[in-house]
Amino acid sequence: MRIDIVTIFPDYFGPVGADGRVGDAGPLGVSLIGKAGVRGDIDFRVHDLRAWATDVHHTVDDTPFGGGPGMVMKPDVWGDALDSVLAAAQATAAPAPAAPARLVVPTPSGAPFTQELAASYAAESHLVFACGRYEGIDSRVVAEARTRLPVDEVSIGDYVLAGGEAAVAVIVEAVCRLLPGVLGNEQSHSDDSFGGTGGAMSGLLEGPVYTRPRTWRGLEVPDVLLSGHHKAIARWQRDEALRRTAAARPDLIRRLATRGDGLDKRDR
Ligand code: 6GU
Repeated sequence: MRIDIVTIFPDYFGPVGADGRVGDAGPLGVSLIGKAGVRGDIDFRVHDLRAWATDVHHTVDDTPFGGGPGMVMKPDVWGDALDSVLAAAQATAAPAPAAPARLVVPTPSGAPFTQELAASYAAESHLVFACGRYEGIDSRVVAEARTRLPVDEVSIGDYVLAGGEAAVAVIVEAVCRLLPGVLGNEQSHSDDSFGGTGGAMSGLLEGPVYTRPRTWRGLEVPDVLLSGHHKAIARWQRDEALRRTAAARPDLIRRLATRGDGLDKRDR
């Protein structure tokens, strides 16, 4: 998979070489994602938006039409940056026909980024992230991009970040751990909170987990987990997941209740 990130803060993602490749530090260089990069499963490229600015001050923003606070990122700079990044990826992929890229624009005004969307991104061969700052990117950039490639405007939650960079780090981590071989233990996905797709935990938050020692500061590991009774353990884990989900996310329980296969008799 190829992942291009365009930002005015390339350093946010770690040390970036002249070719846009990231070094072995920062959110793309460490842990599972870093190893996937080293193995070549993911080809990360980070680009400084200011490289496409055309004036001596490398201006990327301007005052908003209609007035209001803050600054808006310029469409001409973004248009040239995206053209160039998309063309470079096509050239790298030759002679094989490069699969079309999917453009992801993180914004608090976007649709919610979900585990389902993460899974669909994990099936793509090329993602391009456009990090906005200030009051956002001139709306014509997304409108024009939509005429050429699939574009998603996504939000990672109901709060406002100063820019898209932290959201990209979040999205890339959620996507990369789903790539074959990145997590190692494929079973881990179906037991994740939200349950991946299908499986006993589908749509639920993950329940509590325990390891040795059996007694710690007077607290015991629940007996059922030591029973060796696999059906009883699975039932207990589902009950705990239901309890935790009902407490923290009643909206998820309502969604399961209206889904044909969501809740069974023993869940009530
Ligand atoms: Cl994706 N971007 C920004 N700037 N703020 C956010 C967000 C994204 N998601 C929630 N808040």
